[in-house]
Amino acid sequence: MYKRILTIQDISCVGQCSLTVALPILSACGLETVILPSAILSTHTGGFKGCTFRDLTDDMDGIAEHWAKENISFDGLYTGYLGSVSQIDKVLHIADTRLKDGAPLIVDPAMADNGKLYSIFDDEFVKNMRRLTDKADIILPNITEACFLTGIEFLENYDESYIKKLIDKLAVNDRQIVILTGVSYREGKTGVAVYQNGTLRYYEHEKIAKGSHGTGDIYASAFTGAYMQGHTAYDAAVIAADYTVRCIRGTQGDPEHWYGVKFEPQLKYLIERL
Ligand code: PXL
Repeated sequence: MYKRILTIQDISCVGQCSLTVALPILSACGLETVILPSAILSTHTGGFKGCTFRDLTDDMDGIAEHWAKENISFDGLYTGYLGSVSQIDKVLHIADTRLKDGAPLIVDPAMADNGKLYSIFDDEFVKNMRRLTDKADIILPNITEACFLTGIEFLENYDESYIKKLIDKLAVNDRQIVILTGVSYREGKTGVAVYQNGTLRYYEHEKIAKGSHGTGDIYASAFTGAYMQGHTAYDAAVIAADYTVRCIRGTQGDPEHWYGVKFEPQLKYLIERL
């Protein structure tokens, strides 16, 4: 079936993250991809200096109202980086009004990494992101985001009981699927913990030393594409992990490409895995 998905996040013109990653990946996965840009930045905020920023919050209601008039609705909604509490409120309204019956809301609460909240966010934003994750059918936090969303202390070293505790506090009910990324139990390896129908499964893969910008967006986009094409959450999580690892590996050793990862040459691999 030909499905139409909406994705809401910013456009960072340069930097291979958010919409410049989500649109091509979702399209490559065979989905009609509708975008709602929440802001336009000249680059992402992870290393370039002095980027421009235009907030598009005030355009979001008008766009959604026009879609309502045209009876445009969606088979799924995937949200990434959002810039303010007001944008979260608008996303919640769009999810309530423009999703078809049973269509999933997939939320990547992109707001933190390596134990730290990104500098533009505060406790108020975290509290409101929790409102959004509570409404979602599927959430894809990394461990840092899971800690902020639950109030559980961030640990560098942990065992499975810590991961279970995070997931217990994150999942609002048995229907919600939690994809917890960056779960590492041993040196050189990382992986993803997938909670669905009360069952926790773990997929371990290679850890490539350097943390790379935009990989969370690449992962969430590939997961969403595979899931919307009918793969189970676990299988979609595995496909997205294998794809993301290939993208990072294909970027390693190129110091000029510090700002993102080369996800485009691996799209053929992703399509083949679908
Ligand atoms: O990849 C997440 C992201 C998206 N958009 C903007 C960002 C970041 C991460 O820092 O700065 C503008």
